[in-house]
Amino acid sequence: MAARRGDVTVADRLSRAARGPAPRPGVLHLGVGAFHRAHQAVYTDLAMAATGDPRWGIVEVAPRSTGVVEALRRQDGLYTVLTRSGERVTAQVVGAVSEAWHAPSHWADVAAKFADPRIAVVTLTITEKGYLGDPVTGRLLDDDTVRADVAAVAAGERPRTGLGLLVAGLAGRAAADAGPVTVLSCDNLIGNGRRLSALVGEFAARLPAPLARDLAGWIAASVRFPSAMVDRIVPATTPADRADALRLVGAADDAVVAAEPFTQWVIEDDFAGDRPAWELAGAELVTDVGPHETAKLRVLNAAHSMIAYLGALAGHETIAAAVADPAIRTAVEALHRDVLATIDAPPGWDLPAYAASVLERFANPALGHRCDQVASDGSQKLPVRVVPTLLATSAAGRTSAAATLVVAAWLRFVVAGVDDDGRPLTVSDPARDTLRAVPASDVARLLRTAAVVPAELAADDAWVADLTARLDDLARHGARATAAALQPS
Ligand code: CS2
Repeated sequence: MAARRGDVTVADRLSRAARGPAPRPGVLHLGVGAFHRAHQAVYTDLAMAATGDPRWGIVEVAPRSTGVVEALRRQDGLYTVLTRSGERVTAQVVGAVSEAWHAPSHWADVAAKFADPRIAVVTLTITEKGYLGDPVTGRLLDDDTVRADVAAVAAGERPRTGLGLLVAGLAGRAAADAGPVTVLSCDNLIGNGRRLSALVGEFAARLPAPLARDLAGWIAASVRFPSAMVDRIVPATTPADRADALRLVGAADDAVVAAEPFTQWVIEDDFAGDRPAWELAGAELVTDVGPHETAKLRVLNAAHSMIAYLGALAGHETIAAAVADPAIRTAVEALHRDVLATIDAPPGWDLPAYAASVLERFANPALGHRCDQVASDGSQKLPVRVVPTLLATSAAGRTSAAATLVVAAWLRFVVAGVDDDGRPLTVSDPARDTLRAVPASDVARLLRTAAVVPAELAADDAWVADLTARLDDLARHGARATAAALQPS
């Protein structure tokens, strides 16, 4: 990998010549996004440093995008993580990446990595929609994308999706008899390991019979799918981040990421073989990660989504600005009351303190986390973040006006696509176009179209009436007034 970028020579700190050799490949990661680079890669780097065990270099595989892969190749796999808090910014160079590949251009190389016995762990950050599951039922979709990928894997050709690449890679590993492997989901899904295992199983079952049978048998014997709760706020990289990396590291870094100081990783201790000593870098290995996932998704991510939709509608650009708005904070506190009444604390956690700490983290002004970034893909996110609170409160014979407001604000954001002053919003959601084809006043049909809530809830007339009333409030009075009017349930 060359250490030159245009006519700028990458400084020693981003060159292996000065830092010693890259670690040996031991982990393969699918989805080279900013979150992964500021989270799992940092834990892996620290774990290797703590043990002096260089076997856990990460083979980065990008299912689609090329930019970061090219940057990592130019920079010998090295890049900077900036940690931002208030006025303070610090830089750390991460050396855990041993290789980086763009799957569409180098599928044969990527397939060979899956079949390399040195790879003991495959990690994934492919975002909620990358799992190709129905957001409500979790079942594998049956659409053109899935059918094309099943056909590609059956024919021994290159699949296009993250899930397809994983199944093809596992099939290649089984054929090469390359040994057991752990597949570790690092996305914000409920029971992410179990869900991924089920989706891989459904995908494999759609392959032609002998391959399907052999693969299912090998997976049952050789692959584990632990669940994990991951947490660190990592906004999209900005030009200011690149300027800070240049200033602090002395190198032009096209793979830099900026993150908050807080970081957390709770992993179900269920591995098929060896793994990096992530616990030495602060990760917790536990028997059951369910309560941690539930708390994080319903307290942190649900509030994040609420702030993002109400904030964007109210004209706030960032999460920090939106959470500083007293009207929006009232709504988030109401949501937290409903959530805390319906979940169990993970062992050793103080849930009210956790909820308060999450709001403090959101208020970090240095992050510049954009509302429209967190607002993206709500049709995939709400079913795991917000809908469980609607169902839990209704099972307890109550309703959650706050959780209902999040669904209303999401619908308003996606369907109207303008803020309360009529300014256009950046709306990125796989359901956007189908939702916009439905008359905005037909709430029941909007719900059937996006299927973010289970059919029973969509058929609950009282709840649909509440949702419709909140949508009317948002349209007539705006997000701030509607949020401020939210009474604790
Ligand atoms: C955010 C998450 O973009 C989003 O939807 O809610 O990415 C959030 O920042 C992380 O889950 C924090 O760990």
